[in-house]
Amino acid sequence: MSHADPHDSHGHDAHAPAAAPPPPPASKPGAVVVGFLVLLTGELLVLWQSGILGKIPAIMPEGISTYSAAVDRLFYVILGITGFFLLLTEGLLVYFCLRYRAKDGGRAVHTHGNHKLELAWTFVPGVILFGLAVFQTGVWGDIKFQGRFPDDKNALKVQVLGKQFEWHFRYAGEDGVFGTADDVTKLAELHVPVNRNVFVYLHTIDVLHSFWLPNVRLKQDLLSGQTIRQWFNCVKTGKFPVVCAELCGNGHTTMGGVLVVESEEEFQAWLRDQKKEFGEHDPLTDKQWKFWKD
Ligand SMILES: [Cu+2]
Repeated sequence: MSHADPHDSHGHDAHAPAAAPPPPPASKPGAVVVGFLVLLTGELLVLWQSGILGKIPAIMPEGISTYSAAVDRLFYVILGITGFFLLLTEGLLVYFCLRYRAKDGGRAVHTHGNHKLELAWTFVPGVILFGLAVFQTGVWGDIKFQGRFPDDKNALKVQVLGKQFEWHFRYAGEDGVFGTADDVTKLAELHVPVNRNVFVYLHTIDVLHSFWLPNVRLKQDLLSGQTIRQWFNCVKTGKFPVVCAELCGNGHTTMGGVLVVESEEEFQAWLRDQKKEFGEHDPLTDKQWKFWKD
């Protein structure tokens, strides 16, 4: 581009020698770094205020099942990888915003992009995601693959029925058979013995629900027309939340309950007490439970 180009003179007399555009101001990497550090410090302050930084191992609620630690390890590995790239890309975004901000005398440049760069930022995340997919299969399979469930004749079986907006639980009673007179049903209270495998059979009689035991690290959708078996084993006694994690209607947020993990003796005593009161707790009719009779 020559100084004599009349289009460059922006209304000045085209015949007068045009002044050379002022050189772009030298970038100030120091100011950019300081700006980025200020932003980073602000974000860290927000994180610290929210209490997250002080107790990073406690981002997740207390884990109480045999597989909760394995789930948490996966969570932190994935959080670490995605967190690193979040900071990297957001940092670059802030840096480029400052580095290439509008300046006097600056000129736009047209670019068709950079194929090598685009291939790199497609291929590298693809490889990382594929690696994560393979890496997590073991933990996922231990929890979710029916063929890898514990082969345990002594496991406790509980039928879980989701309906707007309640969780109902049914125990087979002494005869071990569901759909008989000694069944025990309970609204919003799931009692299980500690250190014992539990099979839950999930069924919905209306819309989609999601059976979530946050402390167990178990979450499973309930699909209309299906009964889905899941398993868990609690290693710690106490009371923990039961949650519906699927937006299932206006009363969704009230669809909860309590998971009571207790000793085998306490559990058996509770079950005996419930039997005495059978029929008073569960408004569901026999018809609604009928689909489970086998
Ligand atoms: Cu629900």
